[in-house]
Amino acid sequence: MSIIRTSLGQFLHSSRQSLLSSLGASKPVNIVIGNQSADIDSFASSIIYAYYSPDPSPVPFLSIPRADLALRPEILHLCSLFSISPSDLLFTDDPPIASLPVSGTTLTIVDHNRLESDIRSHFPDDSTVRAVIDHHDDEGFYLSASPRIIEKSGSCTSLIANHFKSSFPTEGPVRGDLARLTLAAVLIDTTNMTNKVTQHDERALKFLEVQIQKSASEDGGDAPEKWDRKAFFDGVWGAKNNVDKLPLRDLLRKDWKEWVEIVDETGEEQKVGIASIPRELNWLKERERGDGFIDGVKAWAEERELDVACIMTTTGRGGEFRRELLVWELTNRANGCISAFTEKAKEAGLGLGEWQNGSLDVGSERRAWTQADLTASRKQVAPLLRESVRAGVGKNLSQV
Ligand SMILES: [Mn+2]
Repeated sequence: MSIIRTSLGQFLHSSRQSLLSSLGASKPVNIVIGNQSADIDSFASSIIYAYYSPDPSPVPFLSIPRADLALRPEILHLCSLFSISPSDLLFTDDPPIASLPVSGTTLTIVDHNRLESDIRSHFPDDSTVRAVIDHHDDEGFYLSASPRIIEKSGSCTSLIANHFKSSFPTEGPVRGDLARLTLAAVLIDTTNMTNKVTQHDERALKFLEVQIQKSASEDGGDAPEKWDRKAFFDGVWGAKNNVDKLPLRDLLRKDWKEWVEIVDETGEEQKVGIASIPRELNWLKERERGDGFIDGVKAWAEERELDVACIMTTTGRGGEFRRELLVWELTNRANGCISAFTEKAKEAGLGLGEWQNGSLDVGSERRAWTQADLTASRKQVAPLLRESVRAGVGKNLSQV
């Protein structure tokens, strides 16, 4: 079944139908999937990779259960902009990844370069992964994948757009939509080309804006809206940060990553998780009233069975941009993590400062800080925290 490419909405509808009919016939499938944050970059990367690929093209998947789409207002915003019906998207539980045939199925991974463990347990053979395009540190897997492009860039979509330049559609409204969907990721990942911009992003931006102009002039009499990069960016940014009504548990799990660390020779494991939230600690504390904030974080940490929980906040843009950090050792066996983290943060120059006279601090178990190094995002902080979980244990043992 070849896939229809008249519009993004039609493309995704047709992709889903094609996948479901293959599953119905127990035929192997080809899918392309982004990382479990399912942010705009992963969303757009999987769709544009699928769109550009020649038939039989892979079918794009979002690496979250369908219910979690409600936590991503920015994706719903893009769906409405491009007339994509959310019912046409594919999620890890719709259809369940475990229902995909193992034999003959191929995977393309974008916006990460190591298949996530849940999916890996269904597809244990690394040769299932046939292509990789990503902008994170190279973890060294799937060396015979083709293409295998892993380079630093603000957005993974920039690498994909540049790679597939020659297969970009040359006519029809889908050309403008595809370019705008790609630019939504490029602009969000680079804060409108002011942050983390590389030459890959510059090249992609230039190429995509030309496509938007060509697409607009082709429409002739029926003049479409003029391309306004800032207005477009503001619309997506506004949707992404429209989280005021989300309950605390949803804010915590919305942009959540967790890791299991092996902390000693006996194979003992500890679990650490980091939420990234686009609101200040004070906003969270005030909104929940009383101890609601702390109780809510604790309940979430218990639900996830964490030893160490962390919240990173980001607010504002440009000169107003700020970061804060809260780390909490929830179990006795995690004692020592915060003191190890404080040292590592100092060496790494995070510039941690006491948060509001220590009003969220509890002894050596819980600390909140302002973070002066605004460039250090979760990508940089997570490795320090994970090392601290491992180092904290050693320290604890040596004190005994
Ligand atoms: Mn990305």
